[in-house]
Amino acid sequence: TPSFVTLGEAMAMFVAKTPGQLADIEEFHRSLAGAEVNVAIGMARLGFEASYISKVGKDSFGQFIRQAISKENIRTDWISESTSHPTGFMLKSNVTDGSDPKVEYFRKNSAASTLSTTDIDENLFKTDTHLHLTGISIAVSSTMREATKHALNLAKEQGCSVSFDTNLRPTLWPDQATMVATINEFAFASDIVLPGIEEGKILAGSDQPEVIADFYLQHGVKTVIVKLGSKGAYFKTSKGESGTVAGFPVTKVVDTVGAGDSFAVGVISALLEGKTMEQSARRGNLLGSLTVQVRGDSEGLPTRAILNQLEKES
Ligand code: CKP
Ligand code: MG
Repeated sequence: TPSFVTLGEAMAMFVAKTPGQLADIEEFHRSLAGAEVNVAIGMARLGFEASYISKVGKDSFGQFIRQAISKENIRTDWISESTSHPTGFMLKSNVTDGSDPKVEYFRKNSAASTLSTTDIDENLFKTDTHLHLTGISIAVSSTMREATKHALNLAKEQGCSVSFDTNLRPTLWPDQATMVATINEFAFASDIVLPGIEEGKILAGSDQPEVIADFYLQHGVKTVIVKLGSKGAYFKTSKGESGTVAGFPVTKVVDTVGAGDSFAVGVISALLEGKTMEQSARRGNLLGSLTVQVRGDSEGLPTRAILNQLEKES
């Protein structure tokens, strides 16, 4: 089976135990966050050899992240430690109406923000490897952006496939124009691009999934899948395949954060297994629907046995 590599910032995440303004919350549940690590967790649970390139501080959050990752059978060899910068963390509100929770970051000058090109081991990029990147790592700091670029170049030189989740985080960028230009530059250099419909509006200037897809296809991307939330996903490829796959019914949306990452796990794992576009988009939707039903970002991601069971039933 192909191996999987990703790069990003993992954080400790404190999820409010009760609804209300974050300023008023006294009790939080500690869990793990970080879009790329969420995807690595999902891939590892499905049996892919997953490697995660990151940096943590010499502190308890750093220790927690390392432990959480090794528990998931993700290789921690490429997680370095900063002795001068702390591990980042974030807060997430508790919503009861299915709306997007509020998040607040404490990650400026974090240990991960000091990750740089020298932290990228070129031996990680072998032919049978898939690299997954997101718009978050390239927003965190200029050194992390350069490291991401380096990983992307190495992957392309070695003929690895590359996926890119646009993941817009406006609060991490100096301004919208820089965000759009930088994210699109990385997206254009990737094989598979996974924007949400709202992100597509900002990045491609249209609310039509097909126009968003064409925008990336015209710039050399091979596969675009636009996430439509509860409505499922629209895909289009450079070979001319296209279609819309309906979302999975969800009884109660608990917390939408992490759904995009779970969608990425579904799509990437299925494509690496040689499934069709339609099957891959379906698996993306299935995994996204599991994640919106739990409060954590990665707790809903299935093991291979559970996925097999769910795919048989659906
Ligand atoms: O787009 P998603 O809701 O799937 O992404 C969620 C993750 O990395 C979450 O874990 C959070 O820590 C973050 O995105 C972020 O940095 O915002
Ligand atoms: Mg996302």
